[in-house]
Amino acid sequence: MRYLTAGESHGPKLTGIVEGLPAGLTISKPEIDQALQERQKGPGRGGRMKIEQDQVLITAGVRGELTTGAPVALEVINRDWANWEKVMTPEKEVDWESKKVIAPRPGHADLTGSLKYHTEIRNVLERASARETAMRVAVGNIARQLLKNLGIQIRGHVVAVGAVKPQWGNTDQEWERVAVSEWKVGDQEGEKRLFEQLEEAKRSGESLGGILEIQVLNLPAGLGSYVQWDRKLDGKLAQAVLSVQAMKGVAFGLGFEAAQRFGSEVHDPIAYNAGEGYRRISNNAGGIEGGMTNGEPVVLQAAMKPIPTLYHPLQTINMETKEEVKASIERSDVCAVPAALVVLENVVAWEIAQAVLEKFPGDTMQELKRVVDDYREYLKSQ
Ligand code: EPS
Repeated sequence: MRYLTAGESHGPKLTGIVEGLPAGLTISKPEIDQALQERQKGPGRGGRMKIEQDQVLITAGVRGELTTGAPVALEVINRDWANWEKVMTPEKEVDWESKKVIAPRPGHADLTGSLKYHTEIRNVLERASARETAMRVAVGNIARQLLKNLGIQIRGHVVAVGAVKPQWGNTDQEWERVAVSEWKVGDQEGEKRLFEQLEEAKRSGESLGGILEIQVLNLPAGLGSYVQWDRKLDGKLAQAVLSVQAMKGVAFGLGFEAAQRFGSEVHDPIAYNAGEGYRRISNNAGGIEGGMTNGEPVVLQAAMKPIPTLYHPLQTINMETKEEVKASIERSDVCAVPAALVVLENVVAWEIAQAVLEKFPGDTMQELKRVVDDYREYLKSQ
């Protein structure tokens, strides 16, 4: 399975092409749209999200809600295009000047992208923008729907934003709160502190990052492989997570903390129940050993840096005069951590679905379901 996205933040639309989906997968457009709308939300979002009403348009590969096995083509319209047509048109008569950016923002792709492609910053930021994640949510959500058919569930919560870390014990009650929480946290008191911190950041022209956690439940052991470096599932998940705008770190299970403990305090003892097969007594590995799922939930955390556009900007250089100036201010979000959680859930779904389709033959959903069920039975009987 593979996919590509295209599209600029203020171009006419975002485009995605997905190839390799089994035939006969039911694709619910309302489910994709719901994920797209979730991605737009969150207390720290900026002005752009008031303009957009993201919805997917499926233009190929699906009939009567069912995939045909042909490539699936997707579009998400940029409503803001109406305000940018003269600046972003592919036609010859384009307005190069009015939205020209000459003061690159530290932390963004602006400066290096402009040097690398010998182009003005506008061209760089248009594609580097996290607007592109709308299409990745749409694509990933199809994978998520495929996984749901196989009983595999993905969920996520926000662990921390800036310096505030709400309480978390991974209880059912907390997960219920996450589902209705604007910050996607499980603790009401912590949520209050997040709102206070956001107001303070807004007042002082700051932006905020955070830590996000994704869990994948009901996975069979044996997705991914230890036999070759580029088949290790943790490596693939890490690449996918770090490819999301603003992600700076990824960790599985205990993550960096494992490095500070003795081996006996890290590794998960193995147990056996007749009729259920092998299991682990703990899950410090985060569900992956030797580049393979071990049957426990995959648990990963990602660190998101604060968004680079600052309303009290840092020093930079005017690329035309080479003078020291303040970085340019593009309309932006103060905090997009809850939105990024939606992106990560769907990006992780893609990688897991990919690993499922690498292990199991799947020209059709029927075939895929049968082989996955057989394999789950095999694991239980060992
Ligand atoms: C985004 C749309 C963008 C930004 C944001 C993410 O829209 P605009 O540039 O018109 O405001 O709000 O992107 C960034 C913060 C960034 O640095 O790239 C979106 O749809 O998520």
